[in-house]
Amino acid sequence: MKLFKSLAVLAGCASAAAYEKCITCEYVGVADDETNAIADLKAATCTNPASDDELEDLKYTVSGTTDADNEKYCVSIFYMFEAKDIGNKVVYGVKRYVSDSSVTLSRVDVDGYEGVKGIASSVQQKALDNDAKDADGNDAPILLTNFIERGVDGALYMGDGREDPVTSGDASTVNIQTFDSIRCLVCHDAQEFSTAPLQSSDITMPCWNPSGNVFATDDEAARDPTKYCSPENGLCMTKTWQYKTKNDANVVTSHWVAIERGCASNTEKASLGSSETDVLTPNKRAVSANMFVRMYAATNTASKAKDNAKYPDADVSTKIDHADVKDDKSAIQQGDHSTFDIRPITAQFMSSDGSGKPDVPSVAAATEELECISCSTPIGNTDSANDCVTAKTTGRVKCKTLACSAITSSYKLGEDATETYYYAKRGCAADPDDGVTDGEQENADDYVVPDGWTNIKQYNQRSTTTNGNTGRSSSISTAVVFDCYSCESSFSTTVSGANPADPIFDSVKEKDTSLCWQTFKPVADSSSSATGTSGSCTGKCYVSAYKYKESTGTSKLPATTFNWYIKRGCDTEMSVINNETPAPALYGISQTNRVCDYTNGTLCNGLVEGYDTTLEIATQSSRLLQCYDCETPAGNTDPEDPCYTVPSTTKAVECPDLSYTSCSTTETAYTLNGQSFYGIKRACHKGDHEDSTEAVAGFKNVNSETTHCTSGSCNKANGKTTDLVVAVESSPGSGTENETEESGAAVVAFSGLMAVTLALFH
Ligand SMILES: *[C@@H]1O[C@H](CO)[C@@H](O)[C@H](O)[C@H]1NC(C)=O
Ligand SMILES: CC(=O)N[C@H]1CO[C@H](CO)[C@@H](O)[C@@H]1O
Repeated sequence: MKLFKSLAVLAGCASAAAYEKCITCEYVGVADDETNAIADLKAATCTNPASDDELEDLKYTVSGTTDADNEKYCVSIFYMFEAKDIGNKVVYGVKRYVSDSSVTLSRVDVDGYEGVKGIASSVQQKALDNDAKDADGNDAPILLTNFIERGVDGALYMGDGREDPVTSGDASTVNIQTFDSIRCLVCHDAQEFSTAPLQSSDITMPCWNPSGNVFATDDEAARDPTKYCSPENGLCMTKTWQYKTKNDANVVTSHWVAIERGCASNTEKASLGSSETDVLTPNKRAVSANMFVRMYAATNTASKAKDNAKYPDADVSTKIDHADVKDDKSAIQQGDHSTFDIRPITAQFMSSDGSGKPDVPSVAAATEELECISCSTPIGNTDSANDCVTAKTTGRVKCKTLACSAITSSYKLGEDATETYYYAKRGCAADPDDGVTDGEQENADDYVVPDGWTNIKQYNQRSTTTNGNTGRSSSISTAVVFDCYSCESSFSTTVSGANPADPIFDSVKEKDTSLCWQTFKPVADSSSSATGTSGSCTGKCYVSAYKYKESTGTSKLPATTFNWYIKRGCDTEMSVINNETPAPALYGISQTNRVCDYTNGTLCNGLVEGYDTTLEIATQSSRLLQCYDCETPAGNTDPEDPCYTVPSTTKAVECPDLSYTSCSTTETAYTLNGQSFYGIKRACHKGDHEDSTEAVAGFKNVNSETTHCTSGSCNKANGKTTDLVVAVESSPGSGTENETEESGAAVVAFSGLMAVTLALFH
């Protein structure tokens, strides 16, 4: 505001030239459809603010008063894309900034997204003939590049990044860019310090700077709403705050910094922070504290959402100063489409090195540590009058997290059990922001549930009042044994004809003799058949399965064999995870693995996915591995031998069947008495494919090296012709016992090639 006024005064004196102004601002929005997004981009988005706006310093870069500061370029980037997971709504944005050099009209990658394109262009600031003013008499004109819509004013392309700008021919019909999702990282953390951290990078909790590898970005994580969320309004949110605690003697005992990241809810207000009116209280702790609430554009992939979330850092020179924001504009309802919304595309107040001050509001006076009841029941407690169960204990603890917690559970192990177990644990809530709500939790935490059981409920209580953690479970659960289906089934069916359709499960089900593809619950009546089960499982239940087809007929009588494989069981090692792995000993076929635990209930591995048996697993097409298959003649001395140095015209051959999963190359090259020997064997290989080295019999220092590779035609590399080892023969009789034995074993393992070669030499 100040800056504007002084400019106007200077211009009034006519002592310096006035220039058109550029705006620096960003805006991201979400429209119901493409038409509305176009309308929004054409309308006043990051354009002409009213003169009484208090956000000028946030939104403008104003030309200086000397010629050197002027004639810069006002740049804009417009973009738009459809995001499927928010009901095909359209995310659109505009970014305006000032550049020293011209930006030519072109299609560019938009920062902060993965593969989202925009259109960039620029116009140069010009000196004004006379000191132009707006209606209020104190503003020079603002220079803008506008959104280009095909079909309007002769434009042939759409200026939203879906295509390159075109200036001749017919108007394009290219569709809007489309992405599956928009994403924000979800996490929260609080970290304790002895004194307030001075630099953002001093704070090491993962959610503060998520760029490490703590947060997975794979497909499964990306779809998990507890890890990444999808905001319908297009905005991610970061909340930060801090507090300190003191003891009875009024001495400060700890300092805490807390953060929460996620999607901005529609009722959330961005708080630019400096104002006293921005008090938002973290209500899960017995404290009142200011919070900063920052918002920025959600991006189109999980990994980018993680990348965009950096150290909250208020003090970096490139950040837009937010200190001038006045009270009446300091908390802005997001979702309001007024010109003055702050909906930045770039994550604000964050840096990748965290060298600035932590971006947290200043801390209020220290808060007294909260006293909570502290106790836990002994293992296997069956006494309902235990003083931790009844909360009558005199145990107390002072909590710096400013929240008390109670976890209680009562259960019987099975219908017929006579004894009831009573579990209770009371103390500080280690993480008051973990989302645990008061009341019954359907499946108790693992430290409450005895191994091999399920169906036990837990009662949670959080309290911010002194010794308020007195809650107690009101019901007794009847636990059931945590059992897994345990079975294996592998069968094939051959269908004649070219390209037959996949057989449905019903047509092959009599081959599923172990009832493993389709599971049948154990029944009391032992005469009906049921799928086998593991009995009480102290790990997770898993299911691993694949289906593939191979052509088995001839060209005259084409046929396709469909193969089905499934295995279910209890994994006590916890080594199976939800993923896809190569099917053991089958080239190019992948196996789907799924696990579930006691929280899913007994026999939870009855399905692979939530579909019927026919559709659970897709049939994969198979293709045989191709390898070079040849061997140099015994005692070969020709480096150009067509197996040692494979000519480019030679073709690899198909391996006999899918059990060949790698191509091998075994190379034995050395020089003996000035003569070089070049031995190689290339082949299809089944089984383990670790690379290996074997000593060659008859020599002290010659090895044959076997390497494996797993892609088609991969074992083609030329044998080596330089730096060959100069062989030292082991004279018969002088070798020690152990050398002789090792060498003998090597010859057997080495397919006879060198045995033959050596026989010729000696
Ligand atoms: C097991 O429970 C988890 C968490 O509720 C859920 O995501 C998963 O799909 C369940 N798995 C099965 C096999 O039901
Ligand atoms: C007892 C003896 O001579 N052992 C030999 C066995 O082989 C190793 C490696 O080849 C030699 O280092 C030992 O000297």
